Amino acid sequence: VTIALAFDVYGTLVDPIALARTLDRLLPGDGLQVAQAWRQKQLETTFRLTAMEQYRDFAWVTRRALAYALASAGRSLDEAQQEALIAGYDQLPAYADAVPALAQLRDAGHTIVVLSNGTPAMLEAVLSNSGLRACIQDVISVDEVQAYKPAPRVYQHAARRLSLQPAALRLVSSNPFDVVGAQAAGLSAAWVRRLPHGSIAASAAGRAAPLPAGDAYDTLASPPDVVVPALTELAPALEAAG
Ligand code: 2OP
Repeated sequence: VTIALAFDVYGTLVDPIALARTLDRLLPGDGLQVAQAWRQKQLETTFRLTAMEQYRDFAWVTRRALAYALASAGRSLDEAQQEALIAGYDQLPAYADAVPALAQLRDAGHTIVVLSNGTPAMLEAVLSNSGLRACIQDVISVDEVQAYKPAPRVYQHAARRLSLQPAALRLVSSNPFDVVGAQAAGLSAAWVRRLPHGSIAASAAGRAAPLPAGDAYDTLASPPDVVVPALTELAPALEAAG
């Protein structure tokens, strides 16, 4: 069966923790820790802004979160270095499975869009630079509703934009909060069980891969009907789910 798939971007298609490599050159030994704290604070900020019913775009959030991550690690970088790291967001690499999986799903006739917290400019840049853009029919940014995931209006907006009933759109994300949020808003979902800050990020920072934290999904809701260890498993899993 052919269905519409809305892919999350950061953490699902491209790896924000890849910036640990750049950070480690600037802050030897602290790169991975700062990259993880940056990402964590970035997400926390999106949740808090939306709870506060305020909106600042993802470029703003990303910049502020980096400043916080540096301060909390007791490190500092000058403005040019911070701007270079922010610019690195446009050059984040695709996970190894992303391009082959999207090409495979596109060839199988699925409608492929992205639904992301990123601004339209950030998304166009990172998707083009990572080679993913050609597989994607539409780029949907939360900027269009000025609220972040997991606000239900974000997910409902994506379905409306595609003229679909919410259940006919399946969000694909590695972020459990995103999967839970999409399902709470009435969408279908698939969870890509990437190891948090997995081997790519760890080797980028020149360290041994951390042990998997286990199979923990989330405790707010049950996992969706489709759970895959890699994006390349998605096409057969969707076929099996019917
Ligand atoms: C995204 O929306 C959640 O950051 C993730 O792309």
